[in-house]
Amino acid sequence: MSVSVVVIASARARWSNLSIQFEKLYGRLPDFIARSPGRVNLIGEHIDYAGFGVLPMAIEDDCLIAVAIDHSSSTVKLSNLNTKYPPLEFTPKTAQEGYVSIHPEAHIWSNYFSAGYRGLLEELKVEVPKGMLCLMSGTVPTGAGLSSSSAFVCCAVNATTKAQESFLAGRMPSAHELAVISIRSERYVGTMGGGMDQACSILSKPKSALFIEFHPVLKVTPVFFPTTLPPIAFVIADTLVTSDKAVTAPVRYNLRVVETRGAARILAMRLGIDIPASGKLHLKQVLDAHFQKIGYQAEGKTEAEADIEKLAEMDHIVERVFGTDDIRSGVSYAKMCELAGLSEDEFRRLYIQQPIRGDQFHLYRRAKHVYSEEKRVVQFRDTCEKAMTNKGLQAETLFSQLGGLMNASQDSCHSLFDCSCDELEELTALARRAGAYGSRLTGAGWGGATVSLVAEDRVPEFIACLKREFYAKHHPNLTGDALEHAVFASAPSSGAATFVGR
Ligand code: NG1
Ligand code: MG
Repeated sequence: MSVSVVVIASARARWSNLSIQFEKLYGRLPDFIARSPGRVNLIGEHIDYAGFGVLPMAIEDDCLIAVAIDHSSSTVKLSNLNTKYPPLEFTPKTAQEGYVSIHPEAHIWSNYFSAGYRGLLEELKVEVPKGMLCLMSGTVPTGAGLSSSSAFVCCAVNATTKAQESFLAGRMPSAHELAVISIRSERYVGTMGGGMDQACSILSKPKSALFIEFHPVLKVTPVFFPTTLPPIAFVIADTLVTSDKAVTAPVRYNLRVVETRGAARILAMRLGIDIPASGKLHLKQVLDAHFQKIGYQAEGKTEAEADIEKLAEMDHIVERVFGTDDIRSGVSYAKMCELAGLSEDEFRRLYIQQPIRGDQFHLYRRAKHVYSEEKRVVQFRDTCEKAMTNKGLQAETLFSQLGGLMNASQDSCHSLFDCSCDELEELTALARRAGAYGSRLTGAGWGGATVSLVAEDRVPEFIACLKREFYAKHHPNLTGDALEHAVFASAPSSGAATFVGR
């Protein structure tokens, strides 16, 4: 089994068109083009910010930024090939002033560039940045859960690094460092994000998905699919319900981050785990501290077996602590603070760095989702790794196991994490009827795309069925390229890179 390779024939034409348009705009050719891909998350949703491992795959859709270095000034000019996005021009302020102002509440496209630019310069303490003439071209659909935002931030970090190369002489950051810088940078845009998207965009290797761990440090391991079995395909289908995370964060994404942080603190208190003075503690640290405290012994179990056992035990603990009548169906902010042993102001200071709005805080259902979702990630990875050496394995068995985990993930996102929506429910159910072994939302949810596991030889009829039963029904005017871009199979792409030469 290999993952299907679908060559985007227009890629080469797009690169040369970008150079041609660049020359028209700035009267010279670019010095280099930086590229960062979007990603599809195969499994592990809303658990990166709780410290747990996730399993995404970089896709072919990407962000390109063509850059010419301006040695005569520090001014940055940025345009987008898509002229609906207005150009940006600024002369950077001093390092102490943060180089460039970012107004997350303004929700402008260029914030993502500014975030990457600023994050990189701050991290590497660049004194007088070189000027940059930039032209961006993006093919990752926005608001689709395919991480157009991180592709852009990572590409800005990558482009800025390359443009400031002469200043950085001898201390060019590694890809790993660039991933860490990109994770921090994107927070300037106003979301309290995990790190999956930036790590995947920068560190992915060809022909593989990427298992990403965050705690205690960022660590990535490629995950392969056996080439000895019939090929598998991951088909992405967009509901076309856009969910702009930056806009909805206070009532959705950032609210979930706060719920999981509150749950972690309260669980730690009940389990007698020391809470650091900073208060910073996520659900993965609670798990680690608990099993260290009770002296857990893995006794001849594999790492995956031990992890699964621990995660199942955490599920019982969540039942015990949060499954009581007064907490199970949600608590007020005041009640959550009381359970956390903090005043409302103290809780806010420790755990809420961005505005949120919510009446009910669902400690029980969010913690249940996080621990069970991580269990599925461990099982998914373990199943893929065992399949690499299991000669007698039938494709049907493997596909059903992986698909079953994806379906269970979707159920949990829907019923415990409340990050699905009617269109995602309809499209994932349809995908299963159309022959997918598994189908789930991908990315933050509340709209955006689904990912379905399909045997490669069935992809054309699968896509035809989705077009007929979903797109023709809900989006009858969607045709041609726009339709091809809404539903497609994507091969794993490699991570970010910078290409020099014309
Ligand atoms: P998208 O789908 O790109 O909005 C977000 C976060 C991830 C992760 C997923 C949910 C950012 C940049 N991305 O992705 O870190 O938490 O949601 O699994 O914040
Ligand atoms: Mg995003």
